[in-house]
Amino acid sequence: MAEPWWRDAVIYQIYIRSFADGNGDGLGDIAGIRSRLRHLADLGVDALWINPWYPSPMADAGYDVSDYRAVEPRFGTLADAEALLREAHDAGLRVLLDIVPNHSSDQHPWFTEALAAGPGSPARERYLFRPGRGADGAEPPNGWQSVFGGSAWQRVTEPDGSPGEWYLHLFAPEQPDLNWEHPDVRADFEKTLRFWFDRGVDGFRIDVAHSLVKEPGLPDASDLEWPRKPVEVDGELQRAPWRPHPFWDRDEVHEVYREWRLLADSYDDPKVYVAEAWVDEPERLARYLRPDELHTAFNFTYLQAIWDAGYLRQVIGETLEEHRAVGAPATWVLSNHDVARHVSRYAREQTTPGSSLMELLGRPADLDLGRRRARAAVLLTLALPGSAYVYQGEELGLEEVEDLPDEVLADPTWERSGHTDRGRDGCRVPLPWSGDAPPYGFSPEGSTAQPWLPQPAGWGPLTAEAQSGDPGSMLELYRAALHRRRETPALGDGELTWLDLPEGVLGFTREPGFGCVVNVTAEPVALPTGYDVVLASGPLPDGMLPAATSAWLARPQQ
Ligand code: TEU
Repeated sequence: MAEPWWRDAVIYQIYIRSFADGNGDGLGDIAGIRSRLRHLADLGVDALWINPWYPSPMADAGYDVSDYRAVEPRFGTLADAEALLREAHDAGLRVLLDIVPNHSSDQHPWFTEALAAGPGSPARERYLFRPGRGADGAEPPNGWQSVFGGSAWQRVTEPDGSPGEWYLHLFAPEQPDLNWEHPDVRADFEKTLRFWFDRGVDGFRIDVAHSLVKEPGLPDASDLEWPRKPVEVDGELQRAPWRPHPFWDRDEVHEVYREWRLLADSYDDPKVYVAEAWVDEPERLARYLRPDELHTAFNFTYLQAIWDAGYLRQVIGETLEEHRAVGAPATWVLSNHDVARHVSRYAREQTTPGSSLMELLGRPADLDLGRRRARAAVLLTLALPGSAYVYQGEELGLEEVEDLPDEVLADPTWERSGHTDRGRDGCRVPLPWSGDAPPYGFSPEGSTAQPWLPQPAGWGPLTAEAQSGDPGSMLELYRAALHRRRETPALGDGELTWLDLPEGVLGFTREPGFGCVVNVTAEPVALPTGYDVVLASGPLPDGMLPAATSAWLARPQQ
């Protein structure tokens, strides 16, 4: 029997607001995606993951959903969505949507109903309402903090005008957490999954998959840190030992995914899931991937890894070992819509793992070095066993836009942090498709609307049009690598064998006859002998592998 498609798929992430604008309002939409399907098919990816396209007040860019079974009018209609699904499938592309089960929008009818129905009502049971502490209940029920800054609790005004209960929101106040102990919540999400599966959607990315279930009684905890900081053991930094947390990665969440898996498997062409679970410990992450749970999970340890051969090898090795234990394929991901673009991360000397813009700002950046490392990194990523993700724009070598004016910042993090954390907008700037000046073909010719975030003046050479056909461009490197990956039986799912190479050089072979070598040092090194180079991330003068360069190798047939 053929391997299931998802075990080695390369999945392209479409951040819909910023991919392509089909109707000329400056915001990306479904018509824009349809107009660019050729780009995606030519690139050589197998599937698309589209960020939330449901009706939303956009307090958190669509991760605040007010109706899970419809399409946001600014993105199009349900008919547009169905047309896209058909066209993508005709082009050989699978489509994953993004489901947001931890919280709804505060404009969701359930939440409006809960506010109106008042304390003690059945409608409030679907969320996590609690009385406050202290005199008059003026203090939040516990000390939990929101991911976006500040308390994770918001007080409501009761229908009679009095100051009332508080509700939990692990993210923005406009994103009240749902109560996953409630049967209505479980039933409604199954209905949503079925709704989209029945329309041909091939699977879902599950937003904050590790959060749904909270510790009964919502206890205050002294240790809410997440991810937990490494601890020093005998002078070396080690991962902190696992301890239960009141809301992240609780064991009870797995029951939900066992139900979801049964639903996915009930289709003739079974549907698939990918978990967004920021769970640091490989063994804990692997629990989501047991055979009766989710198919795959993003590998954020790899995404956050520093440019260091020893560290990369350790992360890759641990990942493969833990995934092997549960029979799931690993995934490899360098960037997404929540982290600083990897070109800009690699442009800095990084000593501790991490991925946020705030960690980078102020450190000297060498973007040419960042791009060279990014080129080397994608050949590594696509050669590793399992499936891989490409975040829109990385195939163009886009950098993080670090100097967006304060007044355009739209990520709730900016406001919630009291203007100390600039948030995630810098990786969400609309894509440059063609031309020399903004909007670089993002909106249709003749439209006067500005893209929802301003694009840098210097992106002319980075447009898809400018890079197409230029053999030295990032785009052509992605195309070449993705097409060769498809034709190379050794790539995709499977195993690797590490090569014994000098310190700072990472290399492995995969059978039959494939090798990958990455020079993570600052000096050129000799290429391993006995192989032909089939693809390299940069020029290889005198048979050497320069610094920040990688190569794909083939053992000549005997
Ligand atoms: O993100 C979950 C999450 O916890 C992080 O990605 C977090 O947003 C990041 O570390 C910045 O602090 C998911 C979505 O990917 C993200 O875009 C949403 O904002 C979030 O859930 C809430 O739905």
